[in-house]
Amino acid sequence: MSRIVTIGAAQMGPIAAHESRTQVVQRLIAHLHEASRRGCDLVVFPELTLTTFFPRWYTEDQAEIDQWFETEMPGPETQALFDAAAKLQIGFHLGYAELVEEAGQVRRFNTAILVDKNAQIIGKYRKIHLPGHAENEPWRAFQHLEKRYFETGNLGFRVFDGFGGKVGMCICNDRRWPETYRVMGLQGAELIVLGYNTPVHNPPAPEHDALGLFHNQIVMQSAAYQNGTWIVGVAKAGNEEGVPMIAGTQIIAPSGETVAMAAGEGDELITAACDLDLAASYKSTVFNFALHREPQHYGLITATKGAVSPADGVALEKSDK
Ligand code: ING
Repeated sequence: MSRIVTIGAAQMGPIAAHESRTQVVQRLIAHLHEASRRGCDLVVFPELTLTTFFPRWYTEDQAEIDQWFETEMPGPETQALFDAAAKLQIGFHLGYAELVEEAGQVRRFNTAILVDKNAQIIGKYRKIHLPGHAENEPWRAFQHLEKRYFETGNLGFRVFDGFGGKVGMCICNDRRWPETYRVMGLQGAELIVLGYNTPVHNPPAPEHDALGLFHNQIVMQSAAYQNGTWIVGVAKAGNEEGVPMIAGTQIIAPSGETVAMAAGEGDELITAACDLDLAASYKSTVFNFALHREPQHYGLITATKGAVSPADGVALEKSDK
C-alpha cells in the first residue's frame, strides 16, 4: 500500500518592504492555484513568508518592528489564503512572525503552522535555533537580529498527524543542527517541512559564502537519510532589499536523494508525489532506532564542568585528549 502525498514546494522570490500583506497573499494564492492544477495535497511556503526578512535591519522603534508581526492567524489579510486553500482542498505550511499575549505577557516568535485541507491549523512550531546577534553590529553589511526580535521557541520539536502520516516542522537555522531532525525522527516523522531565508553572504564567515547552496543541501539530504524521512526545504530567494538570498528549494526522499529542485530564484513551484511508505524502508532496517541505536553507550557528556564520561569514568577536566 502506498501513502502518496503530492507536495508543492512554493519558493518565493524577494518580498520588498513596501509589499502589503494583501499583495504577498495574492502571490501565495497564485502558488495554490498552480499547485491545484498539479494535484497537490500540501504546499510548503518559506520562513517569514508574509513579509520581507526584517531582521536584516536594526531599529529601536517597537512600532516599526511590530508592523512585521501577525497578531491573529488567520487575520483580516491572511483569511483569503485560508479560504482559497479550503476551496482548493489543499493543506499548507506557512512561516510568519507571531506576536501573541500569553499569561499577560507579549511574546514574539518566528513561527510556522501546518494547516490541513479544511484550513484548520493542526500544528504550530516556534523557531528554536535563532542565528545572528541581539545588538546592532555596524561592521556588518547587513544585520541578522533574530536574537533581538524573537524569543527562542517554546514548543519544542513535535510531530503531528496529518496528510496520512507523521509530519514535523522546523525553521531555517534549525535545519543545520542534526538534533532538530533526530528529535522528530524519534517521534516517527515521515515528512519534515521547513522554510528558510538564507543570505548568500554570512558576515562572520565570508569564506563559507561560496558553499551556501552545498551546505543547504547536505544538511537536509543527510538528515532525510539518517532519519528515514521526506524533507521539503523552501527558500525565500533572490535579491531582497539589496541582500542576495540563496534558492535551492528542494524535495528530498528518505533515501537522501533530491527528487525535485527549483531552477531559479523567483516565485517557483516544484512538486513531487511523495510516498510516505518509503520511510519504512529506512526506519525498519539501517535506521531501526530500537534495534541499532545505543544512546546508553554514547558517553553523553553533561554540560557541567567536571562531568565524567560514563564510558571510561575519566573526569573530563583531567582529560588531555
Ligand atoms: N538564516 C540563515 C540560516 O541558517 C545563516 C542564517 C546564514 C547561517 C548563512 C549560516 C550561514 O540559513 C536564518 N534565517 O536562519
